[in-house]
Amino acid sequence: MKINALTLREIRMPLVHFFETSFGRTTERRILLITLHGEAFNAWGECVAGENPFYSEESIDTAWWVISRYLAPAVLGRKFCSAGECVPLFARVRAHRMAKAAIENALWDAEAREKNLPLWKLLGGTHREIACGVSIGIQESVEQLLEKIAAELAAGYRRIKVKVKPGWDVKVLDRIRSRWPDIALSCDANSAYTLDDLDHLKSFERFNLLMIEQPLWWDDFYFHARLQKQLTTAICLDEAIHSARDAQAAADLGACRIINIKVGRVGGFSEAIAIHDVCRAQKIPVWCGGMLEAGIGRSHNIALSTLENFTLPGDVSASKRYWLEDIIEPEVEVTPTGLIHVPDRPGTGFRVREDLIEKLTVHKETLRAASTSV
Ligand code: OSB
Ligand code: MG
Repeated sequence: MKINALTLREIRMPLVHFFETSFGRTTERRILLITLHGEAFNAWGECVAGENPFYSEESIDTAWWVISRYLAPAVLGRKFCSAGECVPLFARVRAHRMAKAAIENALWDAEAREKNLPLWKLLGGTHREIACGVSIGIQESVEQLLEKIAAELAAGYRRIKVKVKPGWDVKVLDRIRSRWPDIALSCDANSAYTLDDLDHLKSFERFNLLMIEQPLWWDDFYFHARLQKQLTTAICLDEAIHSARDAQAAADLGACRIINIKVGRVGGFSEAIAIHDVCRAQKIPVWCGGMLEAGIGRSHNIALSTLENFTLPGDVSASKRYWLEDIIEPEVEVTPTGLIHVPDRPGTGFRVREDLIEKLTVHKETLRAASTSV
């Protein structure tokens, strides 16, 4: 696979319903897509960086800069036998993992198609269907949240995760549990609490949650270990885990009992697989998180979720929960029993709708092999 050119583009996609977390509300996504142009292929990657550096330090604008200035020049004009070969080429650039993942993941898709294999097989996956949960944001009222949960349960989703923050937590969880005492329920704080909230967090125990996701600081797992010792509910780390080393350290410290793997957050499929393997050895179950992805990112999440230790329902759900029209065909659909059937076609198994993407594009830039130097 020789990369002759790379296109960066920004598309705008309004969400069907706003999504609110402890760090803010999103109504429209600005999504960075990249295309790798080869002799015989066009491969697509989606950068999951948000509009603002509020979930992590990256944003669409930092990703655009680091890809065009450093990462694209590292791959342009090169020939790859396997996608993982780009990892050492990017190592000189510290962090910027979502930017790196956009390119690496596109390369994996290209490799899979070149080998005429489904991406999930190339990644080493085994599951042929994946179990789906939903992540439901903070709403205008508890009644609205309860209505949403009722609709998602009726649609078949197997786990409900609600966003929490101080002032939108115990009262809300109490209302949910009174109505549904037995559903698989978890919450995600996106770092909204500190250890001063220990007693408050302990009061969540009575809701019998599957897990509490990233309750403390976004970059911490040391103090999460202290918290986990005080809780019987499992802590799940999201923001804090960037690498297999982080996963090993979190396991050694007892900072969590579950890990949410997001392929963008950790820098691409190679590191996601390495984290998966560490967690399997440590008997830490994992699940696949979401970042309000459009279809390309969503199709990559589906492939990743087929790995053996993805044993808990993830946040990968149907396209129509987010978009009026998704950028892939077919759109991602979930069965009435809350499963996604993993396609058996080569690559991601989904066709990228280039004409629709062109219409949604507000800005694009193509970098070519000959004209690059750094
Ligand atoms: O913490 O998992 C998170 C969305 C944006 C940023 C962070 C998170 C989320 C979600 C949504 O929870 C998951 C999804 O439905 O894509
Ligand atoms: Mg999270």
